[in-house]
Amino acid sequence: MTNHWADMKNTDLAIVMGGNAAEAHPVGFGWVTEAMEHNNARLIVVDPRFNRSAAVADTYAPLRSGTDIAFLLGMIRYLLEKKQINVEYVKAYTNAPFIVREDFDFNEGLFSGFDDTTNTYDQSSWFYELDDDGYAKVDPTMTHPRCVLNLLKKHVDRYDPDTVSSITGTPKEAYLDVCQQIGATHVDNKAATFLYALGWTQHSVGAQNIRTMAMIQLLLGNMGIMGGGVNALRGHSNVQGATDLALLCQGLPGYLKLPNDADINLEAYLNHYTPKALRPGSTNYWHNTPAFTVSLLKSFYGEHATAANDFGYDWLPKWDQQYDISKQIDMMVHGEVHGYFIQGINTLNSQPDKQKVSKGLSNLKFLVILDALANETSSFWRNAGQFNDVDTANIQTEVFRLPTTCFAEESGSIANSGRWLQWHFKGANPPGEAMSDPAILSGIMLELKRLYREEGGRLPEPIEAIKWDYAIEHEPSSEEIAKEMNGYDLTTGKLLNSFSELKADGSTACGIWIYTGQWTEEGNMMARRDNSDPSGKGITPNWSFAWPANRRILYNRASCDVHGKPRDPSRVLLEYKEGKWQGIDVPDFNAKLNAEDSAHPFIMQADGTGHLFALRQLKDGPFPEHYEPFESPIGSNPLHPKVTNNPVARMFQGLRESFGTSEEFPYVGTTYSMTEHFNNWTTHCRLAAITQPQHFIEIDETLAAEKGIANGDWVKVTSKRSHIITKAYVTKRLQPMLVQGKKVHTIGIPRHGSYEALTQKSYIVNELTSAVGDANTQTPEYKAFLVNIAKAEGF
Ligand SMILES: Nc1nc2c(c(=O)[nH]1)N[C@H]1C(S)=C(S)[C@@H](COP(=O)(O)OP(=O)(O)OC[C@H]3O[C@@H](n4cnc5c(=O)[nH]c(N)nc54)[C@H](O)[C@@H]3O)O[C@H]1N2
Ligand SMILES: Nc1nc2c(c(=O)[nH]1)N[C@H]1C(S)=C(S)[C@@H](COP(=O)(O)OP(=O)(O)OC[C@H]3O[C@@H](n4cnc5c(=O)[nH]c(N)nc54)[C@H](O)[C@@H]3O)O[C@H]1N2
Ligand SMILES: [Mo]
Repeated sequence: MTNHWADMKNTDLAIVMGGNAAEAHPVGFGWVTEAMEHNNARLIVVDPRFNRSAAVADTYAPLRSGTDIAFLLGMIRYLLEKKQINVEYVKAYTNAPFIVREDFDFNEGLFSGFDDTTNTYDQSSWFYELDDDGYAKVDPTMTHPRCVLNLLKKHVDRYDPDTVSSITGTPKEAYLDVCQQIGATHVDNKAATFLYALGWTQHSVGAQNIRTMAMIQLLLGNMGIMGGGVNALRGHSNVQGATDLALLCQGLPGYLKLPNDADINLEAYLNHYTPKALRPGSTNYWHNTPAFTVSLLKSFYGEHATAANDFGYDWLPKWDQQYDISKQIDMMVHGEVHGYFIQGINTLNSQPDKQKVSKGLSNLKFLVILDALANETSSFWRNAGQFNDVDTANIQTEVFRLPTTCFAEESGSIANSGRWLQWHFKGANPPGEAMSDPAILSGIMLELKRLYREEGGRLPEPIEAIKWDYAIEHEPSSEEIAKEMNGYDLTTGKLLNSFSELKADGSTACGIWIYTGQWTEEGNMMARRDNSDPSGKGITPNWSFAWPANRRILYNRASCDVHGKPRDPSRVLLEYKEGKWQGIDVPDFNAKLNAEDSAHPFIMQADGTGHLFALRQLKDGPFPEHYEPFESPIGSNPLHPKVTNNPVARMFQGLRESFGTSEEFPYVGTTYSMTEHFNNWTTHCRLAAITQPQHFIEIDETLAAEKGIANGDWVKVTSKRSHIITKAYVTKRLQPMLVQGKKVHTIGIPRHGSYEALTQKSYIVNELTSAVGDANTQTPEYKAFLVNIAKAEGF
């Protein structure tokens, strides 16, 4: 989130789109209802289903799953046409006036630079025209035909209301009503906030879904202000923390990049990833990449990291291709992986295309599972009849189950969606033989060290060089790790206060630069529990610690105009008064600068602006574009028939052949959560299992009548990959939509199917899904695929 949960009470308009906050984030959603009750705010929900968020919304608009970009690009067209943009903001704080290179182009669904032999883009033309000093050229009048604003106008021109309505299935009146309400927040004294999660991410265009919304927020001037922002509602309680700490296969902690095999030494790496300022005076905060990187290496390798050995840079793994989970499974299927560790994830249940996952796991020599529970993954080899029809005798994999503790059995911090690092304390001792994850991993690491020492072996250095100075070698404490992440001044041995103190010369160590300040010489800032809120605006500076730098609202410089005057007197975060900056939040800029010199609010961008045109930052284009889901109920793209799907989506060999067509599988399948269960974890919890014991799917009344399916009947839902048999819930909450003149039905599929738990045994819903994924994040397209449905025999 750019903002935070409590801040939502300040909004005038909340839009839940690409998520179902009332259901999946019921506690945080309380801040939305707070805004509705006390701030006269309205709530809009745009979703294929009339879900629990829609049930309390002022406005609900249905849309076909996988078509949000058409909806939102159409909205941009509307905002530009109706002059509902915040012109001053757009001119000063976005790259709308920047001039794009002459060789940039968009044609028939493809951006310039596409190579159809590799299905990748050469992104060089997706950039600004530069002047002789290497700075971007800008046209403050925004009349240049190649300035971003005019290119954007041209790009969205195709998305007129009729086209949008016929792609999305949203009735035109409902669509225009949503545009009108959102457009009304373009003035300085109105704020809109977007809340989203998987309804946007789990698509082959996931990152671009979110980008389109972010562009709208920039055009409206809704970024950097109270009650505004781009707000990702995170999944597992600490998934924000997992992302911060480099959950993805190409990251290092603090959103640094993991080197690839072309970054041959530290200098090459730093040259590659340290951007040069693209406008005079812009902060370009990533210019600190060398200090962040060297401090990270010092944290990893301690005294073994020296200037002479590039601070141990060579010991970092270098990637040659993307090793996301779907890729790992694919490699297992092809016999390219022998041993595999699964920690805290129920892979067989939650990853796409269960049949393929099962095949992959069966090909391993050994599988180590670190989990608090025995689940479908740890017994993937067991024949469970129709639910897991495998031939155990032919599975060679040796499985080691290592029982772990869970969060309540250890102390530590959890980063919430609003970037607050909140410390919690151990509540109980672990049962039986359970050990904490760090203890298990330390044990394995120490054993590897011993084996290298005693027996030798290939490439011992990365293991030998690891700094390991915990009080109890085989059980590092959360407190020690938290301080290590915060970072030390190695010349004094003191904890650092701020990442501005980090150095590139090896004199500081820091495990994740964005967390610096979480545990200083003053103590554990994450454990602070003073909830006083002097301004009444939800800024509680002494409650926990918000990264970065205890800042509560990112890009807060944009809450003021260029001259440092708050754009909305009722939402003052900061202001430039009497020759200095003052206010209630930690400035997201160098507060020693005066108003005009600091007017580059988007400090992580090399030009200091919010990007309507994304330079070379996303794999699938500098502007978003509507592409159909890979399994599409209309089978082609009405905008450009030659390019139906995202041309650079995550693809695997043989995957294209595994897509179903709308002739065979006419209905859109989409999977989602319910409040009563948390993924498949709580299906092991007796009370949760009692609350929601039986898996089911949702089907609209028209389709149910056509198929002769009554409420409570058993049905078989089939995709090109496999099938599930479950109960039907016939509901008014789903309605057919009119898409390109064709009636499209959606089958709603809760994701909580388990057969190794306390609920009624049911199929795993990922029998149905496909591993095709987003071009940037590789997230699978769980929200839009094709299925068929028929009445079935029960069990
Ligand atoms: N009680 C409970 N809470 C949870 C979870 C849980 O299982 N149970 N899971 C947690 C996890 S790990 C996560 S990641 C989050 C997920 O949080 P959410 O993303 O809010 O949850 P979902 O139910 O997966 O999907 C949300 C909505 O997206 C809609 N949708 C589907 N396709 C589209 C589309 O193309 N466009 C739009 N606009 N909407 C679409 C679905 O109909 C659904 O209403 O929740 C977390 N919270
Ligand atoms: N079809 C479909 N598939 C989906 C989704 C969807 O919407 N539709 N959503 C996707 C999303 S967003 C997510 S997050 C995934 C979730 O997928 P999973 O992460 O596989 O789901 P969970 O059921 O939350 O499983 C978490 C596991 O961690 C274990 N665990 C709990 N605490 C600890 C601990 O401290 N240490 C260790 N080692 N283990 C622990 C639990 O016992 C449990 O087995 O599913 C994804 N799959
Ligand atoms: Mo998630």
